[in-house]
Amino acid sequence: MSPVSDFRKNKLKHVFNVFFDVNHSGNIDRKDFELAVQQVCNMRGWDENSPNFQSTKSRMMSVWDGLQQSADDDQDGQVSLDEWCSMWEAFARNPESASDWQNTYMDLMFDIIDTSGDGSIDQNEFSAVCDHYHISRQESLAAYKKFSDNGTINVTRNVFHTYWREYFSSDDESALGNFIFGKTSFI
Ligand SMILES: [Ca+2]
Ligand SMILES: [Ca+2]
Repeated sequence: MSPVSDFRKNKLKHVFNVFFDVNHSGNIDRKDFELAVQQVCNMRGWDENSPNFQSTKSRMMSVWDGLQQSADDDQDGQVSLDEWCSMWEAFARNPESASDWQNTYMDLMFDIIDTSGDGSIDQNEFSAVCDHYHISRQESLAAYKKFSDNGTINVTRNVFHTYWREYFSSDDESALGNFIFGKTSFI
């Protein structure tokens, strides 16, 4: 099996650093997910008693449980960047069969971005979430322009699923899915 390309490795690092290692400790663990629940719910204005808070929390924590089970090879309670890359390398061999936690994460991410709940991700929704992850508006708007093909593609949940799989598996530098985490260059 060929090793993961630098291009794909840079994509994996971006998601690891920006979206998963929320407290910038250098590893992903349960604390990152607890923080992510707080941050996402603050962003959406959901307090701890709201049903949305509870469902976000239970979905986030099930993503962590699934991620830990599939990636934490040395079972130290943390997913290192190497463990993260190996896990996605296994995924890339068969990207059509995402596991339960990966599907949960895909859907959760879509629901977080689709603030209006109309079943499609627009430019402002996308860059608002990227802002929150400290990605510049210029970069996120450029990324949106790419994956929506200048706004001509309606980014529905199904389209998002296809892009998501591409992001984690494709070595094609022109694949539209490369841009759904708000970054336009992986060199
Ligand atoms: Ca961390
Ligand atoms: Ca580990």
